[in-house]
Amino acid sequence: MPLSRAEHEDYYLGYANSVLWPMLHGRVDLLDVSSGQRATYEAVNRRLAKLARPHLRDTDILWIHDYHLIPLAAALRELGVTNPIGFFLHTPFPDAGSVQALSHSDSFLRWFAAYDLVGLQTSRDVARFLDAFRSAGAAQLISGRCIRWQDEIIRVGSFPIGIDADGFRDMAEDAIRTQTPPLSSHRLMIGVDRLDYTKGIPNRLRGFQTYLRDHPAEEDRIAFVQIAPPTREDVGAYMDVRRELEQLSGEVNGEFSDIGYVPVQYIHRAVARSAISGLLRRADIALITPLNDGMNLVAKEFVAAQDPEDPGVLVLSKFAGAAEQLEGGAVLINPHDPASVADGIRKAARMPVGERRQRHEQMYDILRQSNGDWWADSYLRALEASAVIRISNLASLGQGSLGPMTSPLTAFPGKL
Ligand code: ADQ
Repeated sequence: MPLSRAEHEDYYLGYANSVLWPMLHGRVDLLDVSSGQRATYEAVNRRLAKLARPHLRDTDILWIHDYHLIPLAAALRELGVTNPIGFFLHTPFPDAGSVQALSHSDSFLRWFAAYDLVGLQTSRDVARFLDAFRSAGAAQLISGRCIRWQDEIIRVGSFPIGIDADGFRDMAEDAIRTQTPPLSSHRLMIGVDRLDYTKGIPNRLRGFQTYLRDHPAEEDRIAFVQIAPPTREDVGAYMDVRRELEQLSGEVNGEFSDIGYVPVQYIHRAVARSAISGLLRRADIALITPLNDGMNLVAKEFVAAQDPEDPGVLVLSKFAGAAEQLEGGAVLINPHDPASVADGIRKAARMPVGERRQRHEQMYDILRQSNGDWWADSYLRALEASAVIRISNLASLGQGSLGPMTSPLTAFPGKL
């Protein structure tokens, strides 16, 4: 569905990426709630619903993803769609205060009520989701995953997104066979992100700077490669973070470079996935410091890419969703505190191989158990169960039809 130029500005750059994205990440200081772009956001979702409607069969299950499309289920329900509709939010769910910062916070919450099941990344997100409804008033908690709010029943669950760990490991092994190894003799630390202000890239550079100041000895030197291609460059906050990052990496290199040693290599362009997998495999440390992140798949990809006999160490922000699953194996840090980041780097750089192996094994097991297939299957099963409850409620009220709902998953074509 093509967007007009005005829709691109008001829907995509505007409401989705200058209102919802910062709000969902708790950056209410960046919100522009007065802009009136919400009308376009809803209109685009309605248009998409109209386009999709004629293609829907009775047996279809709809699984809608992410913050660009939150009102899509409500728009489909307006057109009479009774199919099971699920939603998965890839970002964090914010605290109640951030939701209240939207001038239409009740409408925002009501968009979720049209879904049979709202999927979030972590149990912390589920707790915040329920809290947002409680704070909006007139809410009754039915269970830890279900709330009645303004006569709507809303079901929610945490479904941490997974990766194909074995597939990624194979790609990384292939990549190091074909890639030229880096010339640097120093330990390699890596960061891979979209250049986004939520990813805490300046914070990690400040932490690395603190580490270098505290550890001037030559044997403690680490070469840090940060890959951060631009995204959403037409949004002002993204230009600001780019400038800050360029200035900081220049500052760190100015302070600590030596003959044969450049502390920070900052790559501001896209790098192919297989090349990234090889770099992750070669890295001794991954430094992943988001200020707030739904999951952070790079953290999981780094773990998957490692050689189990000599694995690197994951230094991870406690504000990444991945920290909930990986806390036993990763070195968790507070990205707001450069001393905490520096301490995490030091710990990772000095960790003995036995501890590295044990931590890696623990994390790899978790990745395999909760891989991408598990994520899709467990979500869809929970969606089916929620939809059955809604349809039987409708049927007992004399509305809707049980016809299409007999067993939606039997019509579902295997794994996603
Ligand atoms: P993103 O914010 O894009 O995703 P992330 O999970 O880190 O963040 O990355 C998604 C994918 O993009 C990964 O496969 C990663 O390898 C790739 N990627 C990231 N940076 C890259 C780069 N510089 N070059 C090439 N590839 C890169 C959103 C949420 C996250 C959530 C995901 C999935 O913000 O919190 O983990 O969705 O739910």
